[in-house]
Amino acid sequence: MNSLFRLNKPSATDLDSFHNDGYIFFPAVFKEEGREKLVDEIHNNGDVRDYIDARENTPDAESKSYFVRPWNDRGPVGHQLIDDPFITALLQGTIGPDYHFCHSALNLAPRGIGPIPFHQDHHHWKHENPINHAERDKYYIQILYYPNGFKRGDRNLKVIPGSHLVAPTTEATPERMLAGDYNAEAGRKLEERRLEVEPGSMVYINARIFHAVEAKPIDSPQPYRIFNIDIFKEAGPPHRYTQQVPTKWIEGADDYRKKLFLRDAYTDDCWTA
Ligand SMILES: O=C(O)CCC(=O)C(=O)O
Ligand SMILES: [Fe+2]
Repeated sequence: MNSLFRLNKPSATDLDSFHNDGYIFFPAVFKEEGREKLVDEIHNNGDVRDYIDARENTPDAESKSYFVRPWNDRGPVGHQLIDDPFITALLQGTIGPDYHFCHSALNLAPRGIGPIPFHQDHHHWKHENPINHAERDKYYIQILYYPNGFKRGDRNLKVIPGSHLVAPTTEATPERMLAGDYNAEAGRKLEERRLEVEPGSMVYINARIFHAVEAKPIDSPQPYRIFNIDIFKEAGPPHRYTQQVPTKWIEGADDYRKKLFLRDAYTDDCWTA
């Protein structure tokens, strides 16, 4: 398989970032051809076209994102993201050989959309949803793709590097972390880092890290910021949102993809049944 990416494996520095900071930033990691094809696939998706057309026909409409989870309507590039050799090497280098594909999402953020406050997405860590404590120490990886990038102050992602090292108590809020109350526990100064990423960048995160997104100004030069995400979890029971995999994907799958896909999907009673 010809990789979509300019790299074939993470470096020792990347692996250090993953463990020490809780994320790895890969600037402009897509080869330009793959990035352009991915953008085209997303723009050619019928629902995305309808969303963009509807907004262009009603310019005064309230700012609403396009959001779909799971993102099943993928083209060939979207599919290759799941098992591209670079992604496989990254997952194996960071969390070892036993993991599943969990789920995916696609998001377009228009001008005027508001911020997302600091949060963690590891659903067994500290969360308003049901929690499965037995799974708490297992990895949950979010691969964030930014095919058209973002600037600081324009729907930028921000992270608190090292916040994944703080135990998940009720008191350990992002506000208190930023006030310095958990520096000793994390073994470093916890502070906010606002990222700026070129088109075709990727941010690979341990979902225990606190992260947030800033608003998109009404006069942003970029009409829509595209964000797609694939999530992988260590082998074990489903996470919240672990998606049903379309039968067609499994029928056409090689052994590696079968291993990613043949696991249970989330149901409301999946941790008790
Ligand atoms: O839009 C982004 O850059 C990230 C959004 C996010 O935090 C999430 O989907 O959990
Ligand atoms: Fe998130």
